[in-house]
Amino acid sequence: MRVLILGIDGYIGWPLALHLLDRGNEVSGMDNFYTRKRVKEVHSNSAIRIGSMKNRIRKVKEQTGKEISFIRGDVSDPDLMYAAVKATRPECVIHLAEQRSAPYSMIGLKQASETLQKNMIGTINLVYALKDHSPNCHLIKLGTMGEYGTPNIDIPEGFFDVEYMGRRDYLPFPRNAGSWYHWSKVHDSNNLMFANKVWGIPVTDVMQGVVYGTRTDALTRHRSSTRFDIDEVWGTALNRFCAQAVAGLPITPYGKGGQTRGFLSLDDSIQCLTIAAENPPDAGEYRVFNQFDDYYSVMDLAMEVKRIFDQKHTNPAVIQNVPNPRIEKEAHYYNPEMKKLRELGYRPRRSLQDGISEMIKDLERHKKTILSLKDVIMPRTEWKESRGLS
Ligand code: USQ
Repeated sequence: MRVLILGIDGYIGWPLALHLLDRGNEVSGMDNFYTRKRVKEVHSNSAIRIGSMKNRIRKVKEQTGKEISFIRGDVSDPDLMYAAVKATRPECVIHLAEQRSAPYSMIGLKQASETLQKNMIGTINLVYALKDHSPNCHLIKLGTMGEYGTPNIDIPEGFFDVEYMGRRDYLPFPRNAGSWYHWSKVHDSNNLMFANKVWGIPVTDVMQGVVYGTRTDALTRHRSSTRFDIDEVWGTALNRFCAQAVAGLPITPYGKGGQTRGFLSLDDSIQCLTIAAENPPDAGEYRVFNQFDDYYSVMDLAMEVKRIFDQKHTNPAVIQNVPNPRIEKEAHYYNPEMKKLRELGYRPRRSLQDGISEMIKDLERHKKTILSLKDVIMPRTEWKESRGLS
């Protein structure tokens, strides 16, 4: 299959490219190195060093003889998006090229506006380019479980049966996001549903949970690494907790720590995206997959990291419930459905415990870098204090 990965330089994009290449696909990628640049803007860096795209691709060529074709560019540039689709003629596009940080989108108006614009415009550019040049191409779009928020009822996969005033319908489940970033994904989902309705573009809209981990089978095979962010803006909960334990810094569940989210390992994320690519929707279908392995509260995860860390270290990890910088429920009902990927064969490959042990082990080698980032680890991006015209 000819696959185009938008956001190939990212945490998920790079190991996904290696995995799809190893499965015999023709892989192209596009990236504007946005994450590398924006992470530096908050005085941070990937805790695990990664090579330049040029070197990454050269190494793959040396190892396998196979070429990943790469286009440097921004998906929010319509001419470039059209050129990329025309040049690569994809049968499947996996769109990961969005601003992915909730805290970044809450820093202030500039970041909020950039997140909303770039994410929505990139997706609409892609949809038009596909309609005009590759209308049967399967679009896999990375959305987020955070689109649903934390309702006090079960969360279905995208749609649900509803009865109101004596009439019934099958409708999109209400979205109720918790940051400008998460809302940008909701807007994308709405736009994709509409594009599918009018032009029949086959879409898999993936509602993915929080991804964790340092390893995937493909990264190991290729002796390669992917980025790993741990700062308060770009790092995500479990990855941060492992890095904090390794560096002897407090593990930071926010507020009461009862916030519950779906989580999955990086390896499982790649397995799920591959399953989606290899099992496309019917012609003209828009489908939604909820994508996670299991759900946990952040407090439970903090305790699990401490338990596993303490087994092998004499200096015990410390958990510190810090004031919550976000506006979110800290204790709530959470019961999302996750059936469709399992029906297509998804079986989690890494347990949470193995994932945590591996991360701790891998991050020990990067302790110096983690410590050099210690000033950007404690939360300071406050939802309430988001800056306006300053
Ligand atoms: N949290 C802590 N302590 C920390 C960091 C986070 O308690 O040190 C809490 C947050 O308050 C939140 C939860 O952990 O309740 C998840 O936060 P996160 O930063 O791990 O993840 P989030 O901001 O939701 O976003 C991440 C990715 C995003 C993806 C999303 C999936 O950055 O791209 O879409 O996870 S989901 O969370 O299911 O929406």
